[in-house]
Amino acid sequence: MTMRKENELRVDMEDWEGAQASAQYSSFSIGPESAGYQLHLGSFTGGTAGDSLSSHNSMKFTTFDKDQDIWDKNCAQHYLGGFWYTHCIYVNPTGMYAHHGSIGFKHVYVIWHAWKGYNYSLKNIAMKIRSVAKCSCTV
Ligand SMILES: [Ca+2]
Repeated sequence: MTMRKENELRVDMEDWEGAQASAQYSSFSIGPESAGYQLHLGSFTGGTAGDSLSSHNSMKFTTFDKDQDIWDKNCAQHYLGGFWYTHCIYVNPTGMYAHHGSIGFKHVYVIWHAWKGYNYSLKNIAMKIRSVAKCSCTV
């Protein structure tokens, strides 16, 4: 889907106290399977959540059974998600979903580091893309 058009990305998130924050990026696309579903992210264009996703740019997608990160172990197995891990996380939207403080493991939560740090499990996070309108009009 993301290969056909140019898209921008907005990530919306919410904590357990009802506060909301977002982060926007100028473009977002994913490479083909043959390239490991590599993340191609444009520049951070604003948002009160701060920029944590740029650190994951150009990474391939790692899952439990497909280690494509740059850590010597498998980040997906260690951080209990699937993502464009580096070594390993600033963002972990597919991490363990639990009320903040309800589980004892650290760093395995749904994380957006620039907003809440490594030990805060977000209530909601959503990555939303939309096509960037490009006018090819002629007068
Ligand atoms: Ca690895």
